[in-house]
Amino acid sequence: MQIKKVTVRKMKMRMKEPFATSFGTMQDKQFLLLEVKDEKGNTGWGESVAFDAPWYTEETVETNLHMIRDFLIPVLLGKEITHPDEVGALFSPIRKNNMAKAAIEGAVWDLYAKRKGIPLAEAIGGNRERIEVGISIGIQENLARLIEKVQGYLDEGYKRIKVKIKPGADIDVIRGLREAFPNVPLMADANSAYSLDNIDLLKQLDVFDLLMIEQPLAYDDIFDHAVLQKELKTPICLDESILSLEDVRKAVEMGSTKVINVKIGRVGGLSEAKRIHDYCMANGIPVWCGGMLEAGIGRAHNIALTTLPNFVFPGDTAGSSRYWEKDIIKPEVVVEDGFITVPDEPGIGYTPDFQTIDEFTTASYHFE
Ligand code: OSB
Ligand code: MG
Repeated sequence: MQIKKVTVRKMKMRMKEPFATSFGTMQDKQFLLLEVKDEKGNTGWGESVAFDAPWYTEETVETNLHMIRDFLIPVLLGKEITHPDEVGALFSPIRKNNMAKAAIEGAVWDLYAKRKGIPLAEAIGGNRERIEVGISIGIQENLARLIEKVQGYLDEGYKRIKVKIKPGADIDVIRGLREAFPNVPLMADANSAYSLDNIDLLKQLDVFDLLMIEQPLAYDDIFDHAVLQKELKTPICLDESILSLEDVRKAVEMGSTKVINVKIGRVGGLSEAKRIHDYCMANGIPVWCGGMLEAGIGRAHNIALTTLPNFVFPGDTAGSSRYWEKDIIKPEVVVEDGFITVPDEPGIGYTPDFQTIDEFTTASYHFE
């Protein structure tokens, strides 16, 4: 197949409520939506998960647009491709910019699966009919509010609760939650808010029987996490530090992590995400699918990825209604009893809703 045309839409969608992490608070979600077209007029869709500010990783909506327009599309347009795995190879001379790469590669994966007439999940080798989901809850004003939120999501059926922590809102928050919910699968995500100076504080988390603590130390660290893991009973799960299979291999060999949060955008695409999955499975490291507050297209890709067998923990892939008044796909992603039913239509299995997409588009660019 050949990519003959790419449409890039700049989107802005307001989330139902602000999402607060140790690095900042987001409510207006800006992102890029990509549509690729082949020589026969088939289309595939991808979503860039870069935010509008470089607080999580260094990529932003604008840097992604620059990379996609000036480097990635020129490499891809008109090239003969037989399998989406080849896209990563075409992009490999371009350093990092993983979220930009993943957005295009994801669109090519959707297109590839549609051309074959099979669901994206099947195209990557997944075979679950439904996936288990958890929820990630931002930092709240106070413990009472957080407990109320957690109760609400448990009532909706979510199977694992993740809460954000930061210095000054950590041990007391987790203690309070554990007292309120003694048996709930619970974990904490620090988004790189601590350093080895905080070892004594982090060790206090060990009594709360957390599934894991996500990315306690620096966003680009692997070494200090190994030092910390030796002191902690709670398993460490790396998020920000993992940009590739090579990063995973080093982190696992060094003992820096016992679980991996896989985000397609952060690792540069579905092909690399699958390689990470396969390596972790072979090495006894469970993985789960992280989230980036995606709209429907990105969410659909996450659902397909989660059908692989070593996705052991429920992911952050909540339903559309957790974030959006109206999502950009039909049907929307629905969570029932803590499960999402994996669509069996070809490709991502959800249809882009052009009316809603147009409503949230702030600019669009065409390349052919
Ligand atoms: O660290 O996983 C994270 C949201 C924005 C940036 C980073 C993270 C998150 C989440 C929410 O935890 C995931 C989601 O619900 O999509
Ligand atoms: Mg995280």
